[in-house]
Amino acid sequence: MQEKYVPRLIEKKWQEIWAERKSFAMGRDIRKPKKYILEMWPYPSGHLHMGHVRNYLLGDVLARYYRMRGFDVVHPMGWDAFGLPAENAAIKDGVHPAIRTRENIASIKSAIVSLGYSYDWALEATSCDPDYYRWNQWFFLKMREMGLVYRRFSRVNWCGVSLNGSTPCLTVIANEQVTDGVCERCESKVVDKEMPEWAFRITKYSAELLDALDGLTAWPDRIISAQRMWIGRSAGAEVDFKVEGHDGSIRIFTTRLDTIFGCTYLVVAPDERSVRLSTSAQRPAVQAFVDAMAAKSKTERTAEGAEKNGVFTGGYARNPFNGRLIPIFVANFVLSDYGTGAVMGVPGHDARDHEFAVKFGLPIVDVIASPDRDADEGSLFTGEGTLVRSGDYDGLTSAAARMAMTAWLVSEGIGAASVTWRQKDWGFSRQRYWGTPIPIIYCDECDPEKQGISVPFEQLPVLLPDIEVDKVLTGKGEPPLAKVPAFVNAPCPKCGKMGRREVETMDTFVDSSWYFGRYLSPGFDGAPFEVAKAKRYLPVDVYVGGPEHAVMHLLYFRFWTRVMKQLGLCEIDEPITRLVTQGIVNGHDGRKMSKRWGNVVSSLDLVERVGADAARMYVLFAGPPERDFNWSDAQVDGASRFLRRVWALAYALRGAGTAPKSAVGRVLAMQRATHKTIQRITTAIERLSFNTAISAAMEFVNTLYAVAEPHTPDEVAQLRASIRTLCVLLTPFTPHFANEVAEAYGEKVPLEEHGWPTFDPELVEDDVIPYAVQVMGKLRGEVMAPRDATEAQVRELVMADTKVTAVLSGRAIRKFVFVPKRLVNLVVD
Ligand code: ANZ
Ligand code: ZN
Repeated sequence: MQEKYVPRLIEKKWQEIWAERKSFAMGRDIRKPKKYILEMWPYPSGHLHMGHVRNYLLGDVLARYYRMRGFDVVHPMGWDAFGLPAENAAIKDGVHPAIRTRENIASIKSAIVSLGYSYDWALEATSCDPDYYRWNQWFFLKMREMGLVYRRFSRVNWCGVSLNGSTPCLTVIANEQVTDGVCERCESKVVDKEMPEWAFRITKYSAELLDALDGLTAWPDRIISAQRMWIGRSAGAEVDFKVEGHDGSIRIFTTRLDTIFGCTYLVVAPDERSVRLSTSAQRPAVQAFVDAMAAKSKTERTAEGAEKNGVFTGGYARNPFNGRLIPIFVANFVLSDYGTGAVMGVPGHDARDHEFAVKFGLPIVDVIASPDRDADEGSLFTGEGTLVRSGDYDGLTSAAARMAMTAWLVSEGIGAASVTWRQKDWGFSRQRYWGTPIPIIYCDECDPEKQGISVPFEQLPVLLPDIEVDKVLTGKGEPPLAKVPAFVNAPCPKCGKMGRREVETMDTFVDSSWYFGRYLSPGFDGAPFEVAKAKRYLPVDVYVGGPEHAVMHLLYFRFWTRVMKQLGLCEIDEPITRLVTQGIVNGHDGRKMSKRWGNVVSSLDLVERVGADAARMYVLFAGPPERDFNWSDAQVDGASRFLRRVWALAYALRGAGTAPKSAVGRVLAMQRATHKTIQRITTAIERLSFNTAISAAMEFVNTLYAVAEPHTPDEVAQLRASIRTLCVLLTPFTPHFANEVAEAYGEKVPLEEHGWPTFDPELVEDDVIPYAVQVMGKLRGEVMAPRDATEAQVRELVMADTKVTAVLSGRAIRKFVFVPKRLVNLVVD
């Protein structure tokens, strides 16, 4: 080792040694138990963001730790390489998305390598490779056979209207990507658009996905509750309200059937039906309202705080329970694709209904009494209670009333108990270029209904065609692939006549739904992955990523795993055992790191300045994984200083050394500190408390410095042994540093191949132990005694304790009961 710690000189060296020795390879020893440590794969945007650095570090510490604990660890990395940013950039500057993506992957990869992550690069997978996306197409075809893929017309969020000069994505986007009617990504206006799309029938699994949440005991609570909300099971009832002067009726869905005597109007969603229901006098107003609503996105229209708005249709319906005739409205807050698309208005007991009734001067009737409600007539009470003004049902509790009322509905044949789910099927077709082509051909002859004919399996992959960027990626008009005749024109798989290929591509969430399987055998060409590998390595033991993926990705992941099981690819239902969601790395100013704020810290600059190990140490030390933290250059320097301090000590004492001959005095104290540190760091890592693991290491170094000038050969020997152990313990955190120092202390192989140290339980016990002091069986005080103190020594300490002597007040001791390491009891006259 050099006298001076120069990270640049050692980091490359160890990275090369690891690569050479394949230190991180999956299956180095398959007799060992497995651990699969996974971090969410990145979209290769070109540079490694600090959020990524932290994300991968959290996984890396575990991967390195478990390897040293004797596990066969899988720790892969790959690229979520399809997607909009590369395509949008191409529209701007004409660089082909494939070229840009390759460049970005190369630069992000070198940044990753420079930080010393322990990835098995032989497992690398890239979603824009035909070798990868052909399996998306394979899944599509299999799932179509299973009835899990279908084509539907639906109202979608269309990012398509420029706002303040924005460039719209011109594609369908998910609800979650819309904030206040604006696209999260490009800040363009999002509108509702009716169009055909491909969808996965994920709702077939809603109940299963919900029930299985109970088994995910190592997932963060907030992710579980976000998924529960998202799936949104609502148990209630459906009720038919006969429309006056029509044969038909309107079926509503309610979770509060007990409030039906308080229903004073009906509301339907703004769509075709509402126009049909309207009287000729009201029709123009209703039509105008429906049109106005169509120009807004669903999220904007139904946002919690949005003003309730509506129009009277002119029609009336009859409440089947009390025969009351009530007006029918159309309103913005009713969704056409939830429940039955119609709601009974109960303004006494529902906040939205209340607001609406006040606005339109509709009657408000209270039908639920409760000791804790405000008795004002016309007030709002949303809780449960006892029924009043509800005919035969008066006096029943809300719950009992719902049962009795549902039974009556069934007996009359005008309703039933019903469960509604918030979760929708997953619409996955996108009108963009840079994605997986959907393997479908349309043929006028064989497929006049335009259902789409599946491309036969043996014709996969349907390759994404190369394009002339400036002609195809214009950001205008039809989907890009429609402008590539060589792609579009393809023979019909059934009749051989010229047909047309599907020009939409798949949502990139398809790519990320099964990549954890592909990593296990990325070159395999017989199936998405080798079944035997999946059997050995799945499920993923620990998955680390951002909490922003709480619902979509993590739900699709779980859905896809169930499908893979049905296809015989794996034997698990749930892909992830333990989920870790990490906090955000903010800039030094507390704002999210962003070019806009000029507070971005570049990982390349950082490694250049302080080295990978100090960078790793700082990021891990800055706070518990799930917590946000603000960047601090001063603390980066602190980490760097710590490493230099350890280096200096290690350099001064360097040498292989032998074991100390006897362990007494300072040697014993050092041994104790060493074993205590092993214990503390081990338990901290198991609890993912990496910051406390690092502080344990720091305290340990202080202890060693306290004896830095050793006197006896045994002390020197012990110091060397302690430093060597410290290196082993630091390997998951500062691997290059630890290896370089350990080498100078006689380690022959990289520490990655070293076992994790164990501690001697005897040595981690505290040096002083509290003894409870009782007098006549009553607790009177406590004394601290050395661990190995004799009865006589403890007695001496007790007799010197003023609290105890005060209680004794001179009385003679008849008996001294001594329970080693626990308590003493004094029996007095
Ligand atoms: C009457 C009522 C009275 C309601 C009351 C609630 C409280 P969750 O729990 O989210 O499932 N609803 C039903 N279909 C709707 C739609 N398509 N668009 C908007 N709102 C709809 O909510 C179920 C409740 O949401 C239903 O119960 C209905 O209002 C409303 F004191 O019926 B309720
Ligand atoms: Zn045909």
